[in-house]
Amino acid sequence: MSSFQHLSSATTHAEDVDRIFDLLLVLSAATSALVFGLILTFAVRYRRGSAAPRGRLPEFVSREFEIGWTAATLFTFVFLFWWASSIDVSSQSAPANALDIHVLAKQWMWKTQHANGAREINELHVPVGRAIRLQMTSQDVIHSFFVPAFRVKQDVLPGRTTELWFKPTRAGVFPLLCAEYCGTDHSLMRGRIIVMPPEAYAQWLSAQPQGDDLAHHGARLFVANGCSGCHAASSNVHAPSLQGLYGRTVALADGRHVVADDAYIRDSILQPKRDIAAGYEPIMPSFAGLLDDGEIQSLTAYIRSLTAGEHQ
Ligand code: HEC
Ligand SMILES: [Cu+2]
Repeated sequence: MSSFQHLSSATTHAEDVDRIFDLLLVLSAATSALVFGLILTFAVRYRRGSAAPRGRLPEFVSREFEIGWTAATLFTFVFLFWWASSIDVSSQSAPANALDIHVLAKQWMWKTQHANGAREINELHVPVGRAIRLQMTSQDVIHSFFVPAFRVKQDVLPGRTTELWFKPTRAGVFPLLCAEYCGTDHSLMRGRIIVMPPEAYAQWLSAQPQGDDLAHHGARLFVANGCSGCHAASSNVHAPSLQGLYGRTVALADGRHVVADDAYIRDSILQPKRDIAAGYEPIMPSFAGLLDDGEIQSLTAYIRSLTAGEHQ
């Protein structure tokens, strides 16, 4: 088994998926065995010229028997559906204490960045036993973040943020692949997820060149691109304060209410005419074509940090 070590389950989600996979395998094998067994038995028992009685059902096939096994089958399928969808639903939303890591995909590499600013290329170090949430976006075409041992796969799209979360259960090195054909070197777009014991991870992280963390980079962009000219408290322009915006429900001019998440902030910057905040004029210019996806990620991280009260 050791050569498949990197494929055997390595997250809580993978354990769930494997459990249901095993059950489906056993059920399918049992059903196939039953069907083929009966085919064989009947072929022998009712072969041409055999004396076996024909033309009436055996005693035990009563009305109750038929209702019973139809209900049992129905129950089994409803149970399987419920189980599979509950795993699917829980895989959609990360626990609140998850560790956020940013992923930027481009032809043909994975760039990752930790909360403290440490950056990696085609590698991602994470601690074991901690929920990890990836905030992912692409700089060019559609890619897909696929870690077989984690049983997770999520498309990474240009112009949008997609999320993925997992909780590693054991240390090791696991292959990361791009699972969406993305051009000439698609097959080389590979990486490694390195799952380490928490102390080793902390040590690794503190040994990395600090770099500029996303929020600080975003704070500089916020000034350099003139956002602060309108959004700063001291500005004469009537524009909403972004303090505490992240995660809040925003009332829009057309009466809708939306939660200010990554996607909303991205849209606000790239397509400001789409969702106008209630009580404001649609004067914010679009920054589409002026800011790349990495810069949008940084600005979003900055706006998010305003919630935590780290700046201003
Ligand atoms: C010309 C002034 C102006 C500039 C420059 C500007 N904004 Fe805005 N912004 C506004 C106004 C006015 C609104 C509210 C109306 C709307 O939703 O479009 C707004 C809305 C927003 C919102 C949604 C806020 C909410 O409460 O829903 C975000 C996020 C935002 N801006 C971020 C930015 C960022 C980031 C930049 C720089 C890249 C920027 N803005 C540059 C004027 C500006
Ligand atoms: Cu790719």
